[in-house]
Amino acid sequence: MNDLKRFEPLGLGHIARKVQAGERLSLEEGRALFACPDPTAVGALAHQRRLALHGAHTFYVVNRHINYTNVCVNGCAFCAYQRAKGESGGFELSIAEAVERLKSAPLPPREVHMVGGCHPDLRLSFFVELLKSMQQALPEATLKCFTAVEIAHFARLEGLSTAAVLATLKAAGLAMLPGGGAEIFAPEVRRRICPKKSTAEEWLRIHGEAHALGLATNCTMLFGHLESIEDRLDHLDRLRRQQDMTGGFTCFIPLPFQTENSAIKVTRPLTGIDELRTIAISRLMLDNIPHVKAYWVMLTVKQAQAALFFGADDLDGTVVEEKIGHMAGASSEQGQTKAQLEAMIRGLGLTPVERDARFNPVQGA
Ligand code: V47
Ligand code: SF4
Repeated sequence: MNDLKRFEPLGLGHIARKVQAGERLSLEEGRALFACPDPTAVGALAHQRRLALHGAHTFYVVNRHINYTNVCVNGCAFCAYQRAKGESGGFELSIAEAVERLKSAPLPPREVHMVGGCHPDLRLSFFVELLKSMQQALPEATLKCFTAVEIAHFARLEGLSTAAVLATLKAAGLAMLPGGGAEIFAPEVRRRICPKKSTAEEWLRIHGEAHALGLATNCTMLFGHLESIEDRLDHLDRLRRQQDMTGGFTCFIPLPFQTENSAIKVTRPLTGIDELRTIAISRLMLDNIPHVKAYWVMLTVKQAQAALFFGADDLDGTVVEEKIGHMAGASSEQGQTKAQLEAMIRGLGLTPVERDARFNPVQGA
């Protein structure tokens, strides 16, 4: 039960009653939450939703991130990770190297998160072999690989439909798509920060196709660059509408923009409170997406802990090695141990739940 006396003077009484009843918030109500002078009140409403959905349960996964290449034809303005073909610092992993990375993780990963740049020469047959080899090396692991942007790139290289590419990769072991590549859907900003990348419509269509094939997917929003509050709300609304139609999003990951080594110069950098408020409003607006991730890599460990009281219920995982955020200046560690993740959660008085990639609790963990 929330304390209406706290929300009425802030003009949030009506929203508090809707949150209490589990009713959908309108875009206008989302605007009111961004405008509210008390961000902790917004956080309290999001925490109430989080508790109603998951109680004190706080999820984490033993996972391993792998980046197979940083060579990319897209040249997004915000991306510090990419290299052009032939540029120094570019890399491509062989299948043997990728499998070796999986096998050398401190614990066998239950979830493999593998993404890369849009490489001009790597063909679909390479990725089919890569998935098969990884699945053979780790039969228990769920392969969560390739953003919708990479799927669109493979389809263009092969002259195939994106649905056909997804079906081919699924047959080779692909189980989920990660949420990257969504950035911000608003076309004006998208044109400035990632003009060559799939459009919003294409990104959403590919996720719908994945859902129709029985592949669960995640979704993201990159914020704190050139977008407005209205663009953030539009982004959340488009995700919510897609989920109403195809229902396969498992988790939403808000990604605060890391500013180092980027061609984008931000005039008003995000504050910690901006990050927490955006996470809270995401929880409140995305009433049909079960989980919100506090991705410690981009947030830092301490801010991720705070986010668990602002609507988030998941910490991602052990990760082991991360390049995309760290090349853009993320100050977090490369990985966490299972014990560290559990301690982060218990230290807050919350209950750690080890999960698999689809958020099923791991039995006997
Ligand atoms: O799409 C790139 C983002 C994303 C920067 O699905 C940046 O479980 C901040 O999607 N500052 C990839 N973000 C990461 C991602 C992800 C991470 C963890 C879990 C899951 C999941 C997905 O990283 C890209 C882009 O939006 N990114 N550069 C930057 N400078
Ligand atoms: Fe390429 Fe992804 Fe970086 Fe864009 S964000 S340049 S698509 S690696």
